[in-house]
Amino acid sequence: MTKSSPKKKVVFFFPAFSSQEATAPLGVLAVSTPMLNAGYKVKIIDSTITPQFQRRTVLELPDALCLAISLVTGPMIRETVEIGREVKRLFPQLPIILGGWHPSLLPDQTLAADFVDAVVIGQGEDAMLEVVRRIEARESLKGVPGVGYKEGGRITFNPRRALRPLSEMPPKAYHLADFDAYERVCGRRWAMYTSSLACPYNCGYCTNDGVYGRKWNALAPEQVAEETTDLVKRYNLELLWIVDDNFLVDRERAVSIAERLVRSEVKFDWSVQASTNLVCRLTDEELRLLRRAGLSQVSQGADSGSPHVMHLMNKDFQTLEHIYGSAEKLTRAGIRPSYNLIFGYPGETETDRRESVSLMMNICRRYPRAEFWTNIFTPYPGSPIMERAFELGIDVPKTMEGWADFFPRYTVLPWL
Ligand code: B12
Ligand code: SF4
Repeated sequence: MTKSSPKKKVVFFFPAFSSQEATAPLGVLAVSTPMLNAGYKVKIIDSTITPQFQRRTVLELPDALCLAISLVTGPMIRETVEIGREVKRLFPQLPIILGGWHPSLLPDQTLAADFVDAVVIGQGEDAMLEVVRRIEARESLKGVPGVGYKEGGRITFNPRRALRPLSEMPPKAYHLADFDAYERVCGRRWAMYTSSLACPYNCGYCTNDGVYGRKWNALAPEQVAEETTDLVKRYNLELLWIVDDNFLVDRERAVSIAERLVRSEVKFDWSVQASTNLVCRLTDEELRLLRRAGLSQVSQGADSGSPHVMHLMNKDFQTLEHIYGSAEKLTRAGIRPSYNLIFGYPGETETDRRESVSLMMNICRRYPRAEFWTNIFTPYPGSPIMERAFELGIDVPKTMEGWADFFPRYTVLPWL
């Protein structure tokens, strides 16, 4: 590399997540902005929309500073390992950096994989920019907060990076996304958006603490209304999925967002994730306002129909009345209630399981538009229940590759 032609390109690979819900990877768009602002070029190769993605990735690399991959635990690991190994074989000197949920929750094991040079733990915006600057300057990653790295075969972890509130983060680089290509794959033109981070609760199976902590923080209503309407107009979107852990923590903020969206007269559907107790806190009038603003669905973790299991899950903030109440209130307002149910949580009995089935049947009979997503419990590293799952004899993969099959439908639970 000569001084007159510096390498300023960063290539991101986003492995397929085996789902029809194709849209731009928001984590990658978030991490890209600071690099673009600092003058780096960013190329994203999303395997879901890129034919011959492996070849296309390799073709981008000769003039790149590094290859960065974003992944969650599960099948995304398969393509991560395939691409990672092939790239290491072809470009042994090119650093490969992994970030996102899996590397954040299992950093030691991820960094131990032969093709991985560095991992970023938690929020990636500031960390990745620093990593790229160091790579460009051919400097060590020593001392970069939130980063683990290999040097001369030795693994070192720098101290963690403090969480930054969402309001301090730059806007995400949506312009890098090819929404036409995503629409061709999934038949819908939609995007994800983040209006708040973290959740104040601490459900036993939830991993969110490991990346975002438990201090809820959010964007102001005016920013949310402005950015969402702008996105919808700019990319001609029909739906926004607001991927916040718990959108309704601040009731006044939610109402104010809705008022502003109604005033904006930009029409689009949007959906949120929220806990049933916080849905019930809203009045019928507030929910009707949210509906008028386009809110079409609220996804909620009902998780069990048994108060005993809810207690085991550390979900005492939710009662059965909240689950039935949220179905009633959302239906009255014209918003679809959607629920997750978990079967097979440690300590769940046959009777508890029947209570969950009854809950689902009762709600679906009374509220035909309600939907349920059922899951067999999967203990994820970083969740509070993981310790208990170990005591009960769960066998977890010992290598990064092993986690590719650790998907809800493959799990063997010794207590079932
Ligand atoms: C959207 C989403 C999906 C979508 C993805 C669509 C898409 N096109 O991306 C769909 C519906 C497909 C999905 C599916 C699943 N998901 Co999901 N999903 C989410 C959700 C709600 C939002 C993710 C997101 O984009 N956030 C916004 C961005 C900005 O934040 P971020 O991803 O955290 O990115 C930041 C950092 O992580 C980091 N970062 C991310 N990538 C990279 C890369 C580099 C190089 C660097 C340096 C940094 C970095 O920097 C970013 C900015 O700070 C999260 C929960 C959440 N609150 O985040 C769960 C979540 C990621 N999903 C999860 C799970 C378990 C699943 C499923 C297994 C669910 C299931 N039962 O089937 C499947 C698995 C999919 C698969 N096959 O692998 C878990 C992952 C846990 C884990 N250990 O990995 C999460 C955390 C939910 C949870 N708490 O349980 N999911
Ligand atoms: S309510 Fe949802 S996001 Fe909050 S701790 Fe429970 S599972 Fe996690």
